[in-house]
Amino acid sequence: MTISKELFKEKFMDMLTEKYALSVEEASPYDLYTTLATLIRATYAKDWGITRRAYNTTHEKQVYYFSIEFLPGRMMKSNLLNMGWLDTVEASLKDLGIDLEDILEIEPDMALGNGGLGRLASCFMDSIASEGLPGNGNGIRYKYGLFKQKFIDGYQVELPNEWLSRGNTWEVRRDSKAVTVKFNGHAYLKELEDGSLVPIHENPTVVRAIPYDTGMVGYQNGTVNTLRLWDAEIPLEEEINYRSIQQRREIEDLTSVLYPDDSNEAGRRLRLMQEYFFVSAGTQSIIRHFKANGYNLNNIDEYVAIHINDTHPAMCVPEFMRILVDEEQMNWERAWALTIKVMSYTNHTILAEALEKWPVEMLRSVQPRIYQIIEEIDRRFVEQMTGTIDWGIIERTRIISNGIVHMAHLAIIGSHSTNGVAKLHSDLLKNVVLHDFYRLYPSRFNNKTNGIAERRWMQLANPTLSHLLDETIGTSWRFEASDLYLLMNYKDDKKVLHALAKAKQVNKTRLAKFIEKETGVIVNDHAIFDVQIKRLHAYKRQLLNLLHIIKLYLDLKEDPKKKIQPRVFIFGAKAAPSYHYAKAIIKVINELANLINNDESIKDQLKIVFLENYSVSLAEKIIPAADVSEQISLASKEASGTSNMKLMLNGAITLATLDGANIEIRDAVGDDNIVIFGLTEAEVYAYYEQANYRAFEYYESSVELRKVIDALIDGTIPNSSQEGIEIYDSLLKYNDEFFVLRDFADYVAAQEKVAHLYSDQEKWLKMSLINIANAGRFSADDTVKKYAEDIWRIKPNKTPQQVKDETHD
Ligand code: Z57
Repeated sequence: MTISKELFKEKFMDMLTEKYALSVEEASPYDLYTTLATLIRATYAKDWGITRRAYNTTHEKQVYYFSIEFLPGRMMKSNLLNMGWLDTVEASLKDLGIDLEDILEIEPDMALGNGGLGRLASCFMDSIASEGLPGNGNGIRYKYGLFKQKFIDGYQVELPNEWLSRGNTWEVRRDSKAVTVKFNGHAYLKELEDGSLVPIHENPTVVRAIPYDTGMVGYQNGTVNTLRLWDAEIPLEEEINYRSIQQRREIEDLTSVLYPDDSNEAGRRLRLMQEYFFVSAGTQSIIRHFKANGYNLNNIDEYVAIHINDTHPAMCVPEFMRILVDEEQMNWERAWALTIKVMSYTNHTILAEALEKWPVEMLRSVQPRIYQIIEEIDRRFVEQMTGTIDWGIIERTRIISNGIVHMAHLAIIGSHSTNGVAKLHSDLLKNVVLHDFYRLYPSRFNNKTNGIAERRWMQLANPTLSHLLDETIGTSWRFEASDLYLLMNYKDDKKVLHALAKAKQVNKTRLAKFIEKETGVIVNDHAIFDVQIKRLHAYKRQLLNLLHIIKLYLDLKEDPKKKIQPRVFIFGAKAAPSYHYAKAIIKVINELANLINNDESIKDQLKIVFLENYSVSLAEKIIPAADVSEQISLASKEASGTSNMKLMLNGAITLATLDGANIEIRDAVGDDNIVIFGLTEAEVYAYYEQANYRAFEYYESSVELRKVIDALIDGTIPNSSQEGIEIYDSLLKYNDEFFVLRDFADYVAAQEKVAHLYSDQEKWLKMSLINIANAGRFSADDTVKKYAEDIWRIKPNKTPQQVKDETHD
């Protein structure tokens, strides 16, 4: 799909006329954006159709990735890159007096996710298409994306994110593919004259699910897969049954907002309805499609894999059973065997509060037939296990107990594969969190360490470094991320190291300008850019970072002549709107920033920048400019982390605990090229077992630490006394759940090591280079290949030769 400049300009100007009857000079940036988007979509549309038809005719097995969140961010630049159009379009627009960057900024982020989980799903969509794998996404088309964050007086304020208000060029509404989903009502088994039982679902609320499809363009390989997101409407023929505003409102609400909690379940009925809505719509459409194409449902497992991304889509298991048993009259045993072969499940957290549990009464009332099927799955599970194993294990692993439905249990029992997202996390699942299940089904457990779409996080986000890589190691890394390793040949090459420094400086200066524009704060662009970007959560310990900054500040105030390695601490983080404690931390960071940034005596040595509204597009601006990557969660709590991989790829040095994928980053770069500190997961568990952590002892025994903690409540930081007290109490009164005080001294020492390393630029640059060179192993391309081989059992649809033939004719 290459194009010449001349042809592109002609098509672009034709499209501008066709859409708006405007010339380039007359058009607004928004007009230019929609024109270009329309042209892009029209161009890949042909491959989109070819891809779909190819899947249908070759009868290759396809995967359906069910996720309640997708977080693609902006799509224009990624589509241009993947089509092979980016450079030509940039140059052509320049000829026309248009800066592509200005147009790209018009696009609202598609933010139908909270954080790591949703972004992972979107990295996987990119990689599945780029590997030519037959794969589809299935989710919800939320009318409002994740809230827009503003700071007012240092407090987080949430504003609605109306991402669809000016339309969405990428999506295609497919009315003809609508299905109906049933909620509420009453379910029972009716006995027929011959004694057989048929399930009846009486008085259901019927909702029409309409799919909106978006093309997922593969990287220069002619593959365009589909992300299918569902919207809810009142079915025409049911209008009569929706008499009250309230009833209509309930349907509207179904796809209205994304729940803004990350790793924490609210237990709300509407959320459960959202889960069943996209699960049922997606599962029905899959089965309908395969039936329509003449497949035999008796070996549907040879054609379909369904992936359950965290437990939110776990009702895929009973829904698949419902369709096979109730609608297709298949016998239970046959249907159950197929279900297990089709389903696979990824666990993304071990935090207890994030493991989904629904009250029996709620689930029964939302979907009574699904509840009956879950009951039957549970009954058979207990029956099958009884006598083969300890009763205790059965009690702990069954799906329904004490009036609660355990969704992770349903996902594990109803699938052939359960995986964690980093080595440590998968080991903890096997040995601790899901140990009982591991004893029942050892062969179902496996690890798939997360990965990132390196195209977006290097080629799109960091063109400066990308060009340096091209000049140094050639361009093969753009197709094969492991080729980044070629850079290792230059780890002692002064010229390359110097060029690396220059590239980083360009990115830092650019970010410094952006920071000034957004916040008014002028930062020293030669200072260390120390970055922590992720959801705000106690376990991620933004508080530890904050305490260290307070320490630096107190040191400078005590000894104004003291010289430190200048730093800019950069934060990006949203707190769940109901997460009071996380919001208190945001407030204190903002107030400390105010204090420090306006203190004449501190000058250029220290600055704090908390950028508003952290998002995929903001991450693309921050990550290329980062020197230090803060990955400081309490060991065992961060399942994997993925910003750690993105920052490493862009040459930042990781400052980390031995948690999640940090451990694999250390293994990749070696101890000399990462800064590790803090408790290990084994030490954390030892504290739990012995119940002997005493936060107060650290406060008592360290003058240093005491001064820092006291600064939270003694008026040092203005306008935040209430929040200061809350944080102080969390540490000393409530015994510091995430061992912040225990790790403080070690963290300070690690930060001193970072400053020291940075002062030797040559050494630092070499470390940076080694990080970039070894980041290839975290490519999501490889991760999805492993899912494809080990779990989904799907193959690329086209051979590389076929792709070549198609793209060069
Ligand atoms: C979420 O973003 C993650 C886990 C969850 O259970 C939910 Br709910 C949301 C994150 C983990 O916290 C990260 O450690 C991990 O890298 C990411 O999922 C992708 O696996």
